[in-house]
Amino acid sequence: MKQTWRWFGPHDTITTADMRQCGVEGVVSALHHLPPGTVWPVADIKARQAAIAQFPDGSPSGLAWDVVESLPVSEVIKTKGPDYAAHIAAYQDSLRNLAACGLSVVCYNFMPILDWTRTNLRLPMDHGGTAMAFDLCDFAAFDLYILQRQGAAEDYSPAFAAKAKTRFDAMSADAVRALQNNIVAGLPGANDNWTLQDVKSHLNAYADIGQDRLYQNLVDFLSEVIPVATELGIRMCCHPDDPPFSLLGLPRIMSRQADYARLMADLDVSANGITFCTGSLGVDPDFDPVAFITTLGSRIHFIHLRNTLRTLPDDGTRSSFHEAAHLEGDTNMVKTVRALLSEERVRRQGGRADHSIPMRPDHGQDIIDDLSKDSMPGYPLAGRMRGLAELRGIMAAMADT
Ligand code: DNO
Repeated sequence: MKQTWRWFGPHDTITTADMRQCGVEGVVSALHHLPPGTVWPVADIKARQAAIAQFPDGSPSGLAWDVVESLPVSEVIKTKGPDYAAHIAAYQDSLRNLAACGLSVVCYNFMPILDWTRTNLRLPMDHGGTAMAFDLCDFAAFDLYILQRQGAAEDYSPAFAAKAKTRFDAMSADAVRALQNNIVAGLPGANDNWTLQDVKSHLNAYADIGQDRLYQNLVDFLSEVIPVATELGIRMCCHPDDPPFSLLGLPRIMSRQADYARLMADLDVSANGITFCTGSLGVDPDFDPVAFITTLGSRIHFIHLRNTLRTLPDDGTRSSFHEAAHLEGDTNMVKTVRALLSEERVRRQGGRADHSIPMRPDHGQDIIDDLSKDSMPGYPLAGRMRGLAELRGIMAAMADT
């Protein structure tokens, strides 16, 4: 696997020199300053490539931009709203421009309104560091008593709603504000930064969109985009829902292996591929990483190695969780890496040019210097470096056996 690192661009507090010192071999980035639905101009893409290719002092970094994460799919496309055709055309043009600059792996997701969702960005861990967490009771408190979403009561049992009310009543005004911001304001890499009001009005657009319709919208989007990607030699890869269950009454369609199996079969070409994120998929107790890789591995174009630990409370279908250290959560990372290396071996034997799959150590706990650096939620230097080092150790040991 090619060991990559997510970099948010020149404003990221982590530098290309830091990345090299962590042993990073390639970079994952996106043009976050361009709103979803607009074309990514060649000049902006080249500027990002140039920034990646140099150290802060201007000397060559030896790094290149390997993976686009993400080329965002606008809400207009997800809901088939007005301007749909213009947004599709912009997406296709962005792909053309990316290909013209030599980029060939493009990640995206099809999560309605909210990208990845956490309720606490700094949950204390017993080692003294912190981790991001999703607490279902806090989320219910937000949904029922802060957002006051219409129909929210149907989403929770009366007993769970009562527990959420007690939780909400005990929150200070600061705690309410923090919870609201964590959920709606957008975590690093999310497409959009919403206000509470924005979320409310966007929810209306989904009033008639259930699971089937959202899936059809995804297929329609890909029917426009995958032929262009195929022609350009671009491998698209869909990121799973994070967390892998419905929130705010919204449909979720890419949460488990069966969802990917269906999508891969419905558009059975290699440009229609997978971002294999063990952190997102791993919140589902039925997730079996080895079965996933054995079945669908040939379509995995990008890998996020990350671990989560399911915690309480849960409501029978949805659980709380926090980000665990990379080798310590519910997903067996040794078995996962072994299966991925075996997929790579099959590709090498079959002469596939894409036999080295880009992976990144996704998220990290805040540890050591991260704690005093106010680092970006989920994307600290030391926590991710620890994760990469541990994963690299597994890869090195297995490559030798
Ligand atoms: C969170 C990330 C997400 C991801 C997008 C992919 O850390 O995994 O922001 O980049 O959902 O499109």
